[in-house]
Amino acid sequence: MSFHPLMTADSRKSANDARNAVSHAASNAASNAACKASCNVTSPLARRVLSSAALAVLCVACSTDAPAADDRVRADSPLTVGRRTPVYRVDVVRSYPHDTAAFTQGLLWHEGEMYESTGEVGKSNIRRVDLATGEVKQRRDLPPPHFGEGIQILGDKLYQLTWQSGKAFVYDKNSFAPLGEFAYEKEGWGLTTDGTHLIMSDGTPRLRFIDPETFKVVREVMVNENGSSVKDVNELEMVNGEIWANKWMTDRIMRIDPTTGAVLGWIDLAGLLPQSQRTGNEDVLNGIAYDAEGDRIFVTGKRWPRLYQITLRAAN
Ligand SMILES: [Ca+2]
Repeated sequence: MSFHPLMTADSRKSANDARNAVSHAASNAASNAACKASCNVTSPLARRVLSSAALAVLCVACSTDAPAADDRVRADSPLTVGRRTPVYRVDVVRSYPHDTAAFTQGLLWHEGEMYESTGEVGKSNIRRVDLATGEVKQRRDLPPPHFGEGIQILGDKLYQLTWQSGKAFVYDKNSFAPLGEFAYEKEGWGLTTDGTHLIMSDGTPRLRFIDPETFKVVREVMVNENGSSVKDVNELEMVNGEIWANKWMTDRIMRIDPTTGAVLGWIDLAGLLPQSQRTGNEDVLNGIAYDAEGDRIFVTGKRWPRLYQITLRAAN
């Protein structure tokens, strides 16, 4: 997502304003007990056996029950975060070079390679990137008037949303040769998949699940925190059965239950890219990719000089 030159953030947010939220799913006492036990695993050996991501998932599930005071978001937070939603901080495993000319709109890992989409009219493209060097190995430009947004690979196709053109473009995932396009209502922001459907955000709390063959909307969920809608849902990534979404213009990622839309937790990435390395020119967090095979989580931002592999600390 980006600023429109004729719209302030506030006016655009109003234009995108929310639909009503769905109710928060009730927690399951039995699973809470099980995950609490997992979250309390403290021995190094046990933690090696249970991957950090697996622990994090387990801990999110139980930490909604009774988070420690340190995990509660301050009442003066600019985010509409409920008191009982856990907040996770991260550790950086490694960082890699990232193209500071890339106005990142989408990021994904697929079969050992990083893919990225960039925005801005006249500068939008899709690209295959060498993780280690940041070098662009393959690229296809999206001509004006389109403003590129999120991307996702499903099957042999790569799908690219546009911000306000009301259409998505479909490419061969290997050659980037165009295969077609489809239309949708409203704006396009982030894109991911559950392996069957494309899942799309549009800046409102709504997530649309789309049939990749017919392009029909199969279902929708409203992202909500304790029943209150959460808007500015931006870049998406499916991580171990959860939808992770960057909240636009913040350094936070929300962890969403794809069935109910409930926000299960927040990941606080404040300070990941130091202020001294920020330009202040819309260089906000934007870009989440998950390597399921290697259990690696990558994040970056628009025009950031670095791309980070991170792990979550358990909320305690
Ligand atoms: Ca992504």
